[in-house]
This record gives sequence, C-alpha cells and structure tokens, in this order.
Amino acid sequence: MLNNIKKFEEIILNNKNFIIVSHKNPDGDSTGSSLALYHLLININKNAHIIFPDDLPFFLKWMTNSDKIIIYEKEPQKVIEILKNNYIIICLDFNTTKQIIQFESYFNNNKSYKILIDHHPDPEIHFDLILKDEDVSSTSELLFKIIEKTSLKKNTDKNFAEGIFTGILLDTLSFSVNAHRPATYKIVSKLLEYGIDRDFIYNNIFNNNTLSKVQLTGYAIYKKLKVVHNYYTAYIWLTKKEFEMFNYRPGDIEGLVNYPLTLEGIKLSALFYEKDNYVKISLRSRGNIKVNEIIKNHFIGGGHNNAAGGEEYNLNIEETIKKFLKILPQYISNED
Ligand SMILES: [Mn+2]
Repeated sequence: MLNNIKKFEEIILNNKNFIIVSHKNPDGDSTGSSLALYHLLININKNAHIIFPDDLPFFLKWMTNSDKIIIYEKEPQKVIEILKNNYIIICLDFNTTKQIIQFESYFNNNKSYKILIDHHPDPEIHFDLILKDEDVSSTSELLFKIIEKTSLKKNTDKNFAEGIFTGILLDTLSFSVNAHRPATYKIVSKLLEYGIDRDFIYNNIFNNNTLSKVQLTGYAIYKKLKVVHNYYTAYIWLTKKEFEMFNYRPGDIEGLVNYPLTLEGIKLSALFYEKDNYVKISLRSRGNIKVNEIIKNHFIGGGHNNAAGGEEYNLNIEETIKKFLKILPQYISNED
C-alpha cells in the first residue's frame, strides 16, 4: 500500500489534468471524497473535473463547489467531451462500470491512466493503480489516510476536511454502523481541527427535510412496511405512483431502509422501489447476515456485508419481492 501511495503522490505532482469519477445515486461518501480530492487538486493549481452519472440528493447540495460537479444526465455532451481527453482518471467509491452505466462506454473507451481509491471488495474494472482498503469506514476516510501519508497533506484545507467529514458521517450513518475503529475517530478529531462547522454540516444533511419527504417516510412506515417474523426480516416497498403522490426528489428515501432494522428482533431489512426500467433493492443487516452475497447471487449489484444495493431488470416489484422472500431461507435461518 505504501508503495502505491508514493506512486499516487508522484502521479498527482507530475500531471496537470484530472478527472474525478464517482458512482450513480451519489451519496455522502462519493460526493464528499470527490469534493475533498477536487479541493486538494485545485489548491495545488491542477485542473480537475468531477463527473457523476446522475444528480446529487438535495441534502448534499450545500457542499462547497458541489455545483461544479458535472452531471451526465443533465449535461451528457460535456461529460463525453471531458472523457475524450487523455487526463488522469481517479475513480472514487465504486469499482464496477455498472455504477457509471450512463457513461460506461465513454469511460471504457478512454485509455488514460486510471486510479481507484475505494473501500469496496473485488474491483471489476482494470485500473493502473489501486488504493483499496475494506477496513475503513468509507472512501473518504481512506482518502484522508492516503493524503496524510504524502506531501500533499500541507495543501489540504477546510473544504477538504468538510468533504471527508461528510463522507464519514454518512457512510457510518452518524457513527452507528461500520464505526467501531478507533482510527475513524482519530481522523474525525483531526478534521474538527480544520475548523469545519459540524453543526452546520449536520443540520444541512439531517434537518433540512421537506414536509413531503417526512410524509413519504410516514406513509411508507405506516402503510408499506411488512414484517416476516419467521426470518427476522422486515421490508418496505414503494411504487413510482407513490413517489409522485409525495413529489419525490432525489434523496427523499435516504435512510428509509434503516427503519425496519430498528424493530425489535429484526436482523435484515429491505427496501424495494420502482425505477424507470428496473426495481431497486437496498438491504441492511445486523451481525453475520451478508447482504452483499444476497445481492450478488440473485440481483445485479453489490456492497458491504451489512449494507448493499442492487437492481432487478426482469421482474416487476411484486415479483421481485416474491423472489426475495423465496431466497431468504438460504441466508437466514428461522432458528437463529
Ligand atoms: Mn462509500
């Protein structure tokens, strides 16, 4: 790893132009790590572009320079033009082109030097340099650890720290999951020393909901939450029509999948919802139920042991739920 960090530092110092790429359905970690790296590159007079497949959730739009992120679904031509260049590409928080499906072919056609910084297992893309560690809370934490070991550390600033903090805060669900390592808190302590405004960040993310978002959450829990007692599982499902009823905007169901897991005795929670041409599945679990295996074996997608997401293209939402309930006994014993 140390050799790769050295190599990474050399590449940053010896090149001028960079493209930062992260995954669809942007989250706090993908956005936070991308903006942190962007600020660092800008601080040392590099040219940097950030490209994302689709738009940020509303609760991240306050982030410094988030309006500089180029969204393929809004400006496809701009992204295509950028990807024609022979710039260094740095991929953050994803490792399969399924996660950038919107501009996958342009990414694949670009033969520039590609770097991965990520905390997910099993990269499926060819990278020239891999900085991967699954034993961290987030890509943001990993990025901080990498930069800390280089001379670039002196060029980090409050904006950099804001991105890293946001990534850690959201990937750990406010330090409630994947947050058992002392190293994470040591880094958070360092981030606070940059002068970031923790309360401002927290309020912008968590206390900035629209009424319709809160009502959609209430509706989902009251009307659409089902408990499968035999298998310690609970799930919520939502249709496109229901999203329309509550004027859905990206970010409105963030965190919803975690509610069923707060129920007494529940070890596995699922959220199913309709997208344009597929059904999206989010899974969360407690203990040794590996939800990334459920996703990988039966749907398209992946993730971590206790948090994973995937897609089903061939079935409608009711059929997807049936399929899920049928495979459940393979992963969770009713005598556990
Ligand atoms: Mn992440």
